[in-house]
Amino acid sequence: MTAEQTFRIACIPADGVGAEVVAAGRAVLDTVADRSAGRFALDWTEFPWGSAYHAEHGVMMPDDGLDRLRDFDAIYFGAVGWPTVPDHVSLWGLRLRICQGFDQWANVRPVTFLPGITGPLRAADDTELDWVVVRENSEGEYAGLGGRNLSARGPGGEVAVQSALFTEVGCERIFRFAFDLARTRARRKVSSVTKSNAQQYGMVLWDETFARVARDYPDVETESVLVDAMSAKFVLRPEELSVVVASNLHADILSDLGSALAGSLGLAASANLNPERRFPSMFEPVHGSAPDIAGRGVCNPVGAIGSAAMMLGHLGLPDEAKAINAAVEACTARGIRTRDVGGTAGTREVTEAVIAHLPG
Ligand code: GGG
Repeated sequence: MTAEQTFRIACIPADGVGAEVVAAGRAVLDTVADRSAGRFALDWTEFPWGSAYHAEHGVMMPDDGLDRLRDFDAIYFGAVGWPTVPDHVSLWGLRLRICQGFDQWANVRPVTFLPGITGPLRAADDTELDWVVVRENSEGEYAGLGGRNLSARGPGGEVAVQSALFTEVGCERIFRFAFDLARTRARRKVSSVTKSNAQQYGMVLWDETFARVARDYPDVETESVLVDAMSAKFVLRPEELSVVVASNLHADILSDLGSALAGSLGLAASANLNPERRFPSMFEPVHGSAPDIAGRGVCNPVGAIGSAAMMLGHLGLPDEAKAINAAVEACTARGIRTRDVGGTAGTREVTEAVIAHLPG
């Protein structure tokens, strides 16, 4: 049967558990496509980039890697990082190269509280929680600005500088994204994370731009919270949160905290979006490559499967995305869970159970 639309997907499993969780997500996506009665098909191309590629070629991806990805409809990514390559080399050589090269400036990281999974917050409080962390994904502390001076102060006196870059354009676009997202949600609220008491240039520009953009969204509740206070708020007053917008580094830390509070880092999905659609967007679980459990068939595929659902939503298939999320919820509610969330199932068992719960 010829499909009404065929999406070309670039797949980069990369390192560690990346291969296992990407295989899980692909199995789910292929099943949804097979059962779509010709509505859509997926045409996959896999790229063997990552730390093993680095061992052979001295780089995480080839020089023309971005050109080879440019014409795909989306990128499905696993995880980056392996003990044989320094972490800053692997991160900058692959994940950040793609995010920044394709101006994927909005990193959307929903914190999903799934039925049957009692993380620290659920154990303490039965309130329905539903957050989205919006990470500024193109600048901030990840601008890559700085340097090291080995001889500045003689032996043992090396100096290193790491600067953060905040632009008004970069701040404004991520705030508008967060406000527009808040308008689609039951609770219309945006919490901006700052540290402007200590960082008197970039974070003050961040705050001022937030206040200016907020004036265009009078129907959306706002607050500006210092990152240290926000960490406490995640734990102590989680019901007050809806959309949390933060700089590259702050959001990276807070989204890990959020998913740990929801039960496990393995549950968290994410989308690195180029909202203008000039370049492909990239979908990946929030977690890293987890070398300690890689290759053992025990890692949690839920974050990768949720990222696959986000990819379908981005490709204009929201019903199919919802069906995947509903199948995941049905599994966790029935106790089919990996060990990081208190279960005994392996990666494959959870994946097969999700597939079994998809509409026929
Ligand atoms: N799938 C996400 C991933 O591989 N993350 C690896 C990592 O170290 N990320 C740090 C960051 O992006 O800030």
